[in-house]
Amino acid sequence: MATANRSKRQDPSSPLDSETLLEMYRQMVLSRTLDERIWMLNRQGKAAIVASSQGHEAGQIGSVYALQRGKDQFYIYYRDLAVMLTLGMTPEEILLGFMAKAGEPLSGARQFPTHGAYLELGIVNQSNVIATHLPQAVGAALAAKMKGEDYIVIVYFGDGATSAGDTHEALNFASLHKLPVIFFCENNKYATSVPQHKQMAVESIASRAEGYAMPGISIDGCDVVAVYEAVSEAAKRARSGMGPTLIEAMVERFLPHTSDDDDSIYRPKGEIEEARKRDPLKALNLSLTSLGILDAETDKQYLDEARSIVNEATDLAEAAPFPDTSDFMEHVYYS
Ligand SMILES: Cc1ncc(C[n+]2csc(CCOP(=O)(O)OP(=O)(O)O)c2C)c(N)n1
Ligand SMILES: [Mg+2]
Repeated sequence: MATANRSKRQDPSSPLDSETLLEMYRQMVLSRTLDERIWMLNRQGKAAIVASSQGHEAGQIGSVYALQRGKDQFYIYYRDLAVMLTLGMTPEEILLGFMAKAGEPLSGARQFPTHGAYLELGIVNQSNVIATHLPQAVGAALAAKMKGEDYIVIVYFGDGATSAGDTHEALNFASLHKLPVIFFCENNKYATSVPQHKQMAVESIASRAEGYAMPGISIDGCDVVAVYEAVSEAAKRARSGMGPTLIEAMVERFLPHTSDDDDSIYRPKGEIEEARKRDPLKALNLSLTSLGILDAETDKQYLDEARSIVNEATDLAEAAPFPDTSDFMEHVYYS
């Protein structure tokens, strides 16, 4: 593992030191490598379904770095691979889920991949039903306020989720009661095959915050530092009792909605090539290289390291047994 050279040049305008920026980059390399592997495993028939996080990583990593790991609560959704990794889930644990193998910590591999809870890491149970976790996140923020506990809550969701009624209820209630919650929308401009302009009449999701009397901000979700700054500010507000913030992080979706989708049917030709110009991994690479924080040798070291971690995790997950049918009914409610 490479350690950052503290003497390297630092961007004076960045709130993050060069060591932290390198750490974020390294995390992004690992997340991208793992995501690519999961997609490959799907194509080999070994992972049933994947919703790729490629193009969303800066939003996910920048937001986690702005919060207190081990204390704050994270209500994630199915596209949040980089959040899970940054919070401390290992590639092996994640692959056990995608390959539905025993030992998977979120749900014992009984659920849709990435679904379940990992309370030690602050990951709270998510549902595949869009937006249902927003009122739950607000409930957790209400509990923090009522019990006088000092954690705050962040809830991640897509642009499509903002069209669901649950989102309205969550934003309204959170603002009315000044709850310590951050609404973090990963706007990739598509809800499956439906582009944003066919989902809603407003151009900016952040503009909706006005209707709830809370701050709303639209940021470049491919810029890890911009995300870090916006979430840090929202966290400060939440921790000081000033209430929620709605952050719209403009991200890109490089791959189809899921591995079951064919985006060539509905995405205009050339759109993905255009989107790839905003690749958050390349953007961070370029900015750290131009600042003299990252050199080619360290970059290669990170990529080699990520490949070897992911290879080892793949071998372990492939070798793991499927869950035993005898405990099929455990942790299931029935009457
Ligand atoms: C209540 C509900 N309606 C529809 C679906 C089917 N569905 C699954 S993902 C999805 C699109 C969500 O898009 P968005 O919120 O923008 O997230 P993204 O996948 O783009 O990250 C839909 C409609 C669902 N899971 N739940
Ligand atoms: Mg979307």
